[in-house]
Amino acid sequence: MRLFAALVPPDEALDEVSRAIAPHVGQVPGLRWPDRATWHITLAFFGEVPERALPELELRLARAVRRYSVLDLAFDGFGAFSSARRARVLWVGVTGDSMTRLADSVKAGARRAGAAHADGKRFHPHLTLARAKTETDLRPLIESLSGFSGSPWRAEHVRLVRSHNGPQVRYESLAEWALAPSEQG
Ligand code: 2AM
Repeated sequence: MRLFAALVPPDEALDEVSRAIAPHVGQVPGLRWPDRATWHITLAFFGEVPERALPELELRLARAVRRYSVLDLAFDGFGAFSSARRARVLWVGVTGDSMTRLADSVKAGARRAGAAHADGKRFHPHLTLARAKTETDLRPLIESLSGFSGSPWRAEHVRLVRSHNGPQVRYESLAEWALAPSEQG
């Protein structure tokens, strides 16, 4: 089964992103915009994981997540992979508390459970909003989205998600763990 760990932002934060992109959805040829219900911030991608590894994976992830506090985050700025000029993915960036240590711990836990996936890519927190099958010049779109800066929100949970590939990708939430309460309250 294809699995990943994700943060799922609150509706109000997603509403702001939704409003910002609304005038542009469907306006760029070749750019496909997944349904908002599928939006998430990937913390760690595990790839194909054997079903028998799932109990151990859940145990390790639960242990990793509870060692970290809730994260104060905000959406900030739009960008593209691999670049605005040659884009395959349009995303909105995430700023605030660093997610890297949590992501590293989650990946380390997964490795111990036999669910490793080494992609060698630097962790770049983002929420994917649209994808193109071929490299597309998104500079005009990103330019017209500039100046966006979302309200702060708090990530309180980490979710383990199964991705069902098909004509339409479907995500199934398998488990969810709470981050520790904030030290500041
Ligand atoms: P993306 O949002 O940048 O496309 C489910 O497929 C999630 O896992 C997506 O959010 C996707 O990131 C991420 N993902 C898919 N394949 C990946 C890979 N090979 N390496 C890292 N992340 C991946």
